[in-house]
Amino acid sequence: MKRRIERVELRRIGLPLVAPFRTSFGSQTERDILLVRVELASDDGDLVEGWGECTALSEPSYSPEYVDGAQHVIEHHLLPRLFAAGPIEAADVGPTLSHMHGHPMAKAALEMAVLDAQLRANNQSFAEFLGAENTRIPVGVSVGIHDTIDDLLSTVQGYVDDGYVRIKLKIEPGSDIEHVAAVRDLIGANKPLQVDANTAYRRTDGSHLRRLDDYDLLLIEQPLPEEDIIGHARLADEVETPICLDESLVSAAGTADAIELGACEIANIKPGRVGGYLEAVRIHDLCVSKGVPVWCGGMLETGIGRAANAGLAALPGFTLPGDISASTRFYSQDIVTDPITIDDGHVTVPTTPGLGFEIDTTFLDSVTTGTEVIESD
Ligand code: OSB
Ligand code: MG
Repeated sequence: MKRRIERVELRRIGLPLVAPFRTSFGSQTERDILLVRVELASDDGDLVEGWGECTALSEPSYSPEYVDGAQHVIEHHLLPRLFAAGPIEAADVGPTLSHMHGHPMAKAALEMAVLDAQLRANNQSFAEFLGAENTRIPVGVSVGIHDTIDDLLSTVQGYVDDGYVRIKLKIEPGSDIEHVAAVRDLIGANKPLQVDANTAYRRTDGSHLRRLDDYDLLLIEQPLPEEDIIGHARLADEVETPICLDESLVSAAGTADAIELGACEIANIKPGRVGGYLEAVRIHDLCVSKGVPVWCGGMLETGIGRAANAGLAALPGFTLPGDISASTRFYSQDIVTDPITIDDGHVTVPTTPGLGFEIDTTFLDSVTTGTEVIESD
């Protein structure tokens, strides 16, 4: 059954990180997050609520989107079109907004809220909706760049003790080979290890990056700028370690091209980056058909996005551990009553109706920095 969007709440929250998180594009100490709460009404007047989380960061440092811009485009360009569309379901959100170029994270947050509401109304879990049968999924952790190798090793040891089944190290020129060598030495030959450069290298760095082949890495994530598909294809020929794309993949069509060109040996799927969970599923299906392994990336999500990512990663093509760490890896307290925890390196796939979380309204209110309400007329 399709439902009208009656009312939308755009809520901004501020959450401090338990420790600074440094990548090649900058250091973060807190998250300023946009949440979307929708109220959908059926023809008989029944109301159901749903929540979405926008993955845009405060600045356009990872992708062109940023949280103030996402809120602006939602209010002024996306919501008016969704209100005008009348009764819809999650699958209608993308097509309704397709004339608006870009802004995948803003679009994804809206689709996500509608999907959560629709699943709650249908008393269905996200994994059930997807037909995903895995009930527990192995997960890894993303480790920021550290100034000293000693500090890095003590952080990594903590995560190994927490049980994460694979470690991902953020790297950049000057903090790469030695850091990887020291961590490989610490964790031993059998623990899965991978690196993420967030576009910090150039085409001419092939012989340098080839040195990473000595450390038996699962993959090198996004070494080159996002537009440089041919550069990644050449690097894939030069380096033995598989090349994985993150920032470069913004749609199923673009992913198909990158695979065909030999630039994408493994895919990091982030629902926000590709415009929503439904496009994420299409990319998963494409990669399965092409024999390309996929894994679920993260954007320092709260319990809302973390629960949904765990549902997505229960699909069978997600054969590599995702960046779906416990909520406590980033936040001392989460805005949901049932935050993601890890048990023996695994996360339990949520089975409750909706995307799989309940909001802790008291805590949510205490970290809310602003609320904007938009009603359909
Ligand atoms: O490149 O995967 C990335 C966080 C913010 C922006 C980009 C990235 C990341 C991470 C953290 O690596 C993943 C997580 O949420 O655990
Ligand atoms: Mg990445």
